Amino acid sequence: MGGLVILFALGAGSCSNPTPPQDGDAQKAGTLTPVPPPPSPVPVPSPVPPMPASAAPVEQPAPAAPAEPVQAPSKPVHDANVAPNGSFEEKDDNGRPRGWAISPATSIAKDGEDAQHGKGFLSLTGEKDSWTVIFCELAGADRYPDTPLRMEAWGKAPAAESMKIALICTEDGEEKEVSAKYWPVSEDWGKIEFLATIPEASDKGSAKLRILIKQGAGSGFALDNIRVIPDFLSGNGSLEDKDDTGRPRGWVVSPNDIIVKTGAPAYDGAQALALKGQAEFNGIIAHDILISSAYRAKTLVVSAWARSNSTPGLTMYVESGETGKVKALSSHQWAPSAEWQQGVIRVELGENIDTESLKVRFVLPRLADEEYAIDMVQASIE
Ligand SMILES: [Ca+2]
Ligand SMILES: [Ca+2]
Repeated sequence: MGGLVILFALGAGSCSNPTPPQDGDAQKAGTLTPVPPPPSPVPVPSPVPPMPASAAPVEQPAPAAPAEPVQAPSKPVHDANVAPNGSFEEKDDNGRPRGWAISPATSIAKDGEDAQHGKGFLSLTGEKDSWTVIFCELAGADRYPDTPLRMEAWGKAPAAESMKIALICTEDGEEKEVSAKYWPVSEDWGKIEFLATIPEASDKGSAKLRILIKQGAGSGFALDNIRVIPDFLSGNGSLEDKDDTGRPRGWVVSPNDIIVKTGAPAYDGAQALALKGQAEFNGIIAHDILISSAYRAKTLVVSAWARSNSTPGLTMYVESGETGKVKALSSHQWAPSAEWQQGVIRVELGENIDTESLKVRFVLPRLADEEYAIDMVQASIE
């Protein structure tokens, strides 16, 4: 990663189909600056280039098992997402999503039953052959200057011609597209994800997420569950990415047979890690926290959602140290519950901390036949 990639590969001036911005009601949304005119010469590849395998959705989500919305949590939920209101659950009095600006000439439908995540989503209809521009400011993204941000979004658009999601930053007052991805347009919810790093030369606080959609004939399009999160867990914090044997990539899970392959509902996305206790061994689930020494003297926050119906319950640790000399910096133990509950650990990273050896580790107590699930593990900086 690294270098500033500015490729608004603007087809050398093929300004064919600009939709001029119209002043008016679209600027009601939030406190964002006005929507810029749709970038006129955005190329519409034909056909839309396929996503590389590495960025393709791991598995089509089963329509019957959407992320199960959790009952209202009794305490504030920690979320590393720096995209505000990324699940579109909060709307203003006019039914517009808080924190998002949407170009004029776009009508917004009410929430429906088929959100990808939670209850709300953004359902839009634009005019045929026009571009719709949607963006939000990523105010918290400056905390991660040297860390890739994982941009994730779910969308469906049976009639759109092209959809694109981009990280935009301003440098010396000029907006630049840092990184972008075209969307495989589909009738069902599909996920797009890619990594992007904010260039060092960017103006502070200028990062934005922008989505461009070219309308075709017919119905509109929908967006939900948009997340921009630091990639401290190599992208698999939600445990969506599994190998052929059902083991989550990037995670240590030991012993092997504590993994249960069930269709249990996930907390986030389409997959969770379902586990079963064993009478002989504690179960260990661990992942390195991939942060640099630049984060010394900051507060690291690690959170996870889990269901743990046993006593003693599942415990999460943040640890540092080489193998054999590991030291637990802090921990959280889940109380018995059949519902998803979030555990949060905050660790002050001292000036001398060995950031290379930081880990998050879960320990299943030695109990036969008890079942557990873990999902949406996140690491962020406060
Ligand atoms: Ca939602
Ligand atoms: Ca998941």
